[in-house]
Amino acid sequence: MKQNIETLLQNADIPEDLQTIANKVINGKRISDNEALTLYEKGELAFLGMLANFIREQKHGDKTYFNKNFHIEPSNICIYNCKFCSYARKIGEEGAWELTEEDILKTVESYKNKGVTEVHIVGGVHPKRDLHYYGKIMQKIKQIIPDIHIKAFTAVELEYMIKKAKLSLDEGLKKLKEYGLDSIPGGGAEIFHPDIRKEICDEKASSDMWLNIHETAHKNGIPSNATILYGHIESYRHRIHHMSELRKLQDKTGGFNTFIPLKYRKENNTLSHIGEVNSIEDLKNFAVSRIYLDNFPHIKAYWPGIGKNTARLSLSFGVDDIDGTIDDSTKIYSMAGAEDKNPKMTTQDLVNLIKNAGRTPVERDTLYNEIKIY
Ligand code: V47
Ligand code: SF4
Repeated sequence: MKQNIETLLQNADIPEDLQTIANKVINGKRISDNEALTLYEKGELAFLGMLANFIREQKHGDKTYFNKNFHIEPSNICIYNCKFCSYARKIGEEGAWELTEEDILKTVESYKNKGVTEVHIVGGVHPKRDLHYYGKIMQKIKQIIPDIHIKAFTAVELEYMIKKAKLSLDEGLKKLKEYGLDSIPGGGAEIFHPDIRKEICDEKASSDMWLNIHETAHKNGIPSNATILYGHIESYRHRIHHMSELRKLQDKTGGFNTFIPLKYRKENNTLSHIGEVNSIEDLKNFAVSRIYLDNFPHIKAYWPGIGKNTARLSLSFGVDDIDGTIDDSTKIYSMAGAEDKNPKMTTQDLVNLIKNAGRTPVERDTLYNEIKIY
């Protein structure tokens, strides 16, 4: 594979700076922030895809992961007002929902003996719900399905509920682990650069807080994911700064499983006027992420956010995971204008999508233990 790509590079008319970066990549060397910028600014899609795919195949061959999961969104009531968010409502506002504990547990009951391995719980930052409220719900979820993996609460939700319980981050995360929290999803990261964070979500947990929560979680044996929200007012430099913070933290802790680039979707939010980036930009961004984040085991294309077609194409641009069956249990993206209004895929749909891209479908659990190869 290395020889093939070297021959291709020699024969193609590729500028010297890109050749240098390609040589680094194929020899397993880390690229710098400036080199990432060169890739974003000068790298053609086919070139970026070739390098990202080289890394993806070195790490995972043709394997493409998915899982059987469902989401619970306890409430979309949120004290914050992020400009890109189409989902949050205030108490009493039209479109606001609050599930009761009974509603939540009834949903969990309905997944008993269905083969799901993960429940992903996230929502707005509700002013009245605290760590112990959610902790007790997690305990009850595990009484219903004891071996389910609970991936729950963005760092933004965690900051609020831990502060409300008057605990330190360390104490709060330890307590949540005792209650049944197994891992933390990647949301709330958005863009770490202060110039952009100030513009799009200045009220909620700061970038340092986000990083601190994930670091503290990793130290307590709670793995996590990381996201970036791209395609709005940020520049390539901001994306690289974001990934650089994540790469540094991953060097320190090794606690991240997967990086999930989330494309900004424009319907029903305050940033709508700026529009959306196109699929070429999506694929480019997946590829540069795969090349830059050499210490992240996985890159995920979250299909309800990006659509099934781009998710399939992304499998040739560094992505090795497309998340799960979902079962129409999340509203974040349908409310923001994503392609699938009722996101739901059967195992067979996921297997077909992956096979149509010429890859090998592998059902995984949240921590990437393989459950079944199709
Ligand atoms: O932090 C909100 C994003 C995130 C919009 O860890 C939007 O496996 C685009 O983090 N356009 C929450 N994005 C979702 C999330 C996630 C999703 C899937 C898997 C995992 C994982 C994590 O959704 C928020 C924000 O970045 N978001 N509004 C929007 N209009
Ligand atoms: Fe609240 Fe999250 Fe929406 Fe921000 S993105 S307003 S924190 S629900």
